[in-house]
Amino acid sequence: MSDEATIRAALARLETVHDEAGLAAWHRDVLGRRGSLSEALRTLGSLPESERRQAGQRLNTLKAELEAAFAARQEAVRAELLDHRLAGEGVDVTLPGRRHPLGGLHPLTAMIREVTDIWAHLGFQTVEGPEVELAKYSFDMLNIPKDHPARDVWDTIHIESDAAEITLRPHTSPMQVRIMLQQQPPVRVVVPGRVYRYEAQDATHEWHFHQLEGLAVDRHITMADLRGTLAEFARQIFGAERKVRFRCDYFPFVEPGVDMSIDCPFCSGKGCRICKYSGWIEILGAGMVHPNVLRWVGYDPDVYSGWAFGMGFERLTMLKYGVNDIRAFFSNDLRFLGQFQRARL
Ligand code: 2NM
Repeated sequence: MSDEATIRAALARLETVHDEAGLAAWHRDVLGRRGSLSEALRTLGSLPESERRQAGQRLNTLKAELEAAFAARQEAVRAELLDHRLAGEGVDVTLPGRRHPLGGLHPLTAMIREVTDIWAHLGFQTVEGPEVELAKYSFDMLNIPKDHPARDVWDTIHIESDAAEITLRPHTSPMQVRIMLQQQPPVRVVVPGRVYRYEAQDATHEWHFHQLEGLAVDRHITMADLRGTLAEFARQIFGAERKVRFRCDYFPFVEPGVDMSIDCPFCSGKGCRICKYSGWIEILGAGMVHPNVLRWVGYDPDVYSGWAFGMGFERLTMLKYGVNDIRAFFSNDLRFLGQFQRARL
């Protein structure tokens, strides 16, 4: 076979190559150390002097042609392979993206933020305190004497009682005592946080839950401040159309004590199952801080007066969103948690 014919055959064969292995085989057979081109070059020596030079030049030209053809084919094959792979992967860019499960705030956390934000705008600083508390701050300084039923083991979870009486706090008021011990009036604080009670659990009771307590102490603070501020808070959280009602109640750390109800947001006060056909729903307890409490933190009750309130976040959140079982908040059930707005991370 003439060199021409060999080369043309090689070029034709190159066009049938469609993968890397084929490219490598072709390169070995044609341009390799034992390939047909090397073979042809080796025969140069046997040619007569007169032809050798011309034959050599021709072979070199052919070599350059073959190498160019190989490089072009290699590129084409790789492009073909890439096209093929992309087609095989079947990426459909018009499909909707896959949804990643997004975390969100727990409904109680969202409610705590919403409520403390309202209080911030009313001039109240938010502070948090320890969940493991001395009975001195949880009870004694709050005018709850040793024989008061709230100190009974049935209500309070005790940690230790040898040297000092230590409990899981049953309310957040001990932090308010700590604040008053630390600073002079004026005081405007709210304390949100988890509290603990030794209690049988049902749809409306948990052994741990969340409270918000608030405290304002200053000269000339009266029951009118309590009433006006709490009514404003109720309207901000439940809507401007809500009515509020105050009635007498008893808490050892206040005198007088009251509780506040709103007209039932579910039936607008007409009476329904949720408000037990009373038209009212109680949302918090409050009162004028007992003179003993003021005196024991070093405030002169003849100069200063104050009002305080306490409420449960679970109850508030249940009312606001129509949740009927307090245990749902602590069930870790995404079907429940996923129903609340996910914003405000
Ligand atoms: C309530 C009801 C009424 C209250 C009182 C105080 C303090 F520290 F100032 F004495 N903190 N919280 C209070 C008053 C709490 O919860 C139903």
